[in-house]
Amino acid sequence: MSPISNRATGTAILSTIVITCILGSVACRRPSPAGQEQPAPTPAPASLQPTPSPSASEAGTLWVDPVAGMRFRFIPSGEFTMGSPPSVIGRHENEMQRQVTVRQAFWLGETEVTQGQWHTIMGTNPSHHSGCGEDCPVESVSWFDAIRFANRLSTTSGLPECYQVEGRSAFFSGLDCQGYRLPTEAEWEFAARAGGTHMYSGSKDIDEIGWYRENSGAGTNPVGRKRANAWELYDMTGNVWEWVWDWYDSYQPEDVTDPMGPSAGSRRVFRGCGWNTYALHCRTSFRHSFFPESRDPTIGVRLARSQ
Ligand SMILES: [Ca+2]
Repeated sequence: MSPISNRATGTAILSTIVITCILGSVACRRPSPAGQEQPAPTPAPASLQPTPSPSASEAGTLWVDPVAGMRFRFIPSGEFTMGSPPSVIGRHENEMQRQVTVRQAFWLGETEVTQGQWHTIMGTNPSHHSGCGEDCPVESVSWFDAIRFANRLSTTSGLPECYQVEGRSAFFSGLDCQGYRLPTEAEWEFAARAGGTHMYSGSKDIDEIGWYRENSGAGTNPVGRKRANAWELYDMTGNVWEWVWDWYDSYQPEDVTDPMGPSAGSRRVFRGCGWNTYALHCRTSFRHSFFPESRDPTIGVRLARSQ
């Protein structure tokens, strides 16, 4: 199948969902009941209390943000092969392999941002599957919603905002930013692979590590219930897709260091597959994209922070 037809198929699935969402707009954009406070996130055990300036050297080390209780895992610097070889069944041409160097270690959310964490920071819960509960991933958030969430958590934490938003334009201050941000597409795949070569993030058996079309029950599930990958990251495969920073385009064939995607485009990349995705599209190297203003009940977010 050509990448165009695959993308068309994926877009068609998303379009169906979006249309459904639009028709049922009340459910899609259901606000939190007025005056109803959701419980604060469960505090981390005393031994896991956060430090003001996280530092670590071992992959998978835990750090907990003190504002939303979001758990982060340390992702070391390193090199990896991004993409997949032509021999992989269902592989798309846009997964062309290249060597990528990730020079700067970073922290990545142990799970997708939950509905409870989103409510703590933004005061709303936009999720279509709000009935799933506060431990379920927030979804129906646009790429712009996601970077505004990152900025809000940064300012609430006394950290610099990593994004400047002007109308429909967004500017990223770069990987040296000390605030919260989206991972780049390369950082996301590097962390999903966690030094391994499995088809999915942490296993060749998708049922061990992810919620997808065949086991999700047609909706999101609480985060962290499947097995983590080798760097203690949950649900990198499945549950909800995750926005990353990059504009979508074909990869450049050259080996690259700290790639951040094209400088412009029309669609932003999201990764990792969602609760209604076929296993073939849940492979760690699979890429998808959508308009940055668009929202979908299958797309959420996972935050990163530079070391
Ligand atoms: Ca996910």
